Amino acid sequence: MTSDANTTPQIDGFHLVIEALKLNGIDTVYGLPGIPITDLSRKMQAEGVRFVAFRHEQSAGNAAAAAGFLTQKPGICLTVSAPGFLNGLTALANATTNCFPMILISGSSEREIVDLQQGDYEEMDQLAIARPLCKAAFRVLHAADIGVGIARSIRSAVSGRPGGVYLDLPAKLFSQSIDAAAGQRSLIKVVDAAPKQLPAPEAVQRALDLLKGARRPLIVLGKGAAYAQADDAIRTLIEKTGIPYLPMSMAKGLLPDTHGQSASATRSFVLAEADVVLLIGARLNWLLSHGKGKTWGGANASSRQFIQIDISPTEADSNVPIAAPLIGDIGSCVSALLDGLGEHWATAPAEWTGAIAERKDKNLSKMAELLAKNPQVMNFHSALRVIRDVVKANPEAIVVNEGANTLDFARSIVDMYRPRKRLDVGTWGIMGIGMGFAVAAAITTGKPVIAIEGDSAFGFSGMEVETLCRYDLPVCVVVFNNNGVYKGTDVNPRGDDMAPTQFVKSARYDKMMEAFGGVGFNAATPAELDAALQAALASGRPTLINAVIDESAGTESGRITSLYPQHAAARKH
Ligand code: ADP
Ligand code: TZD
Repeated sequence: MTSDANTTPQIDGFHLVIEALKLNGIDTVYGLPGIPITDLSRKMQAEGVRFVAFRHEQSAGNAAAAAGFLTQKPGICLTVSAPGFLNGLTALANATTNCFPMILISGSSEREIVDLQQGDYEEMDQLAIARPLCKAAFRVLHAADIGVGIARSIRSAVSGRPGGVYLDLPAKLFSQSIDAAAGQRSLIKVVDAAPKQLPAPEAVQRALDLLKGARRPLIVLGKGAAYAQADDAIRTLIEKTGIPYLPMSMAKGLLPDTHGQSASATRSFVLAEADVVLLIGARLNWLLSHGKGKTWGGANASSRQFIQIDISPTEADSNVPIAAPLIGDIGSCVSALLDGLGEHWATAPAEWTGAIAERKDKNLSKMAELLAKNPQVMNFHSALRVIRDVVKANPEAIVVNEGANTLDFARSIVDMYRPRKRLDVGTWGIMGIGMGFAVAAAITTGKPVIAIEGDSAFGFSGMEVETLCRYDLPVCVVVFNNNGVYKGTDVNPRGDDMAPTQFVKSARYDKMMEAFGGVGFNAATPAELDAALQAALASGRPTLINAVIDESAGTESGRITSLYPQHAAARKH
């Protein structure tokens, strides 16, 4: 705010943006400075908003997305124009795909020059490019509209199905000044940004009727259920009905993975056999084989009935018919179901739960045998056994996970015990979220983070180890180093270049962390990995463990090899 003897107090665009964010409880911004937002980032710091600066905008955007998922407040990513904006855009699109609330705010060039394509510095029509990739996109041209622009962005990000919002702030806006009192009045504190949405009573009754008649009921928990923070109600529903449940990867820990009713260890059996499936915040997309086909029992599939709890009314029937859509927020819908269960609800038939328990025991003991092996060179199982035990002893730790084999094996081996403790590649199976998610997890929760990273996956955001060191975050990165994408044994049939999936052999990723003052370990055995993890958790220092994994251990694309076009699927590995 500025004033002198001759003028009334003024407030400029910079400060209106900052005040509007603060008024709405936003105290942290993830970004990367440059024209025209360097001063905005400085002034944010000066006004007490934490500015977490990254080495690449994609990581800043991923951090904002993870912060949104963990806190239900939109995570904010701030970038420069054209290239910075585009670097952040992947994260914005990914957040939207995953239903995470975030706002990408980018500075932009002069409208007059951009629209006539006269060649401004970093010229680009950012609003038009962002619009199809996010939930909503806005531009503010007048300082007096900053309050409205930010209020609309917040509401769009968190209400209904959460998602990404783009907010375009042209450079000229920041230096516009308006009367300070009018400026303050123009700011909006958003009331009830994500209003509850109560399900209709008849929709609740329809769902209860269907559930009551089920002989082999199943509940599927998706990341929407984790996001909703209705943990107690969900747990009560599962325990009161006795219905077995399957958590999708980011819903792991909503109930402890060791819970008696978890059917994770016998996933294919329950998906194929269940007659009524209650989906809670999970879409029937590719991750659930679109609700049909072999995974869902082939011929059986057509007789199965679905109840779907979702906040988006258009989600139902997107792949298969939904017999009982229950539209509303998960907290309200689950509470309504609980109210409707009454005193004498019969729990899931023992024949069904018994069959599940039997298969589960068998599969768990097979897995235990596999995990107990100590091969000469560490493989995914022997390394993940160590991480599984460390997470069990430190259930407050947040696990970030990306890669192919590293992802698939970690998801099934590392049990989670508390809600919203697992962040991963999500709906797209995207690589590159690792360090951004890890930074946001550490900053928003103050808890230790263990990032379980394939060596390829880590490379997408690896430079952010400097960010981890700069902010001295309690993040332990474990790089599963098998010398390549999926594995390190591919060969080039011709010529001297390495195969496209190969990396430099025996690389020492731990040295990257040491370069910036963090702690590095090289771990070639489970005992070394355990010691390094214990040290990392005890110190709370940024740490990178280079876990040496058998380079022949992985399979191509982990568990989704079947998605390859025919030629590749037929290849021998
Ligand atoms: P997963 O990948 O874990 O199966 P998805 O991302 O496919 O989960 O599904 C999440 C679903 O949750 C989305 O359809 C989204 O609309 C829904 N959702 C998100 N938040 C809420 C909420 N608070 N209440 C109801 N539904 C929600
Ligand atoms: N680029 C992006 C942005 N996302 C992707 N998912 C891919 C490329 C393709 N891809 C995967 O789906 S997994 C993966 C890539 C490149 C890396 C697998 O290798 P890794 O893990 O070293 O990270 P494993 O454990 O060795 O399989």
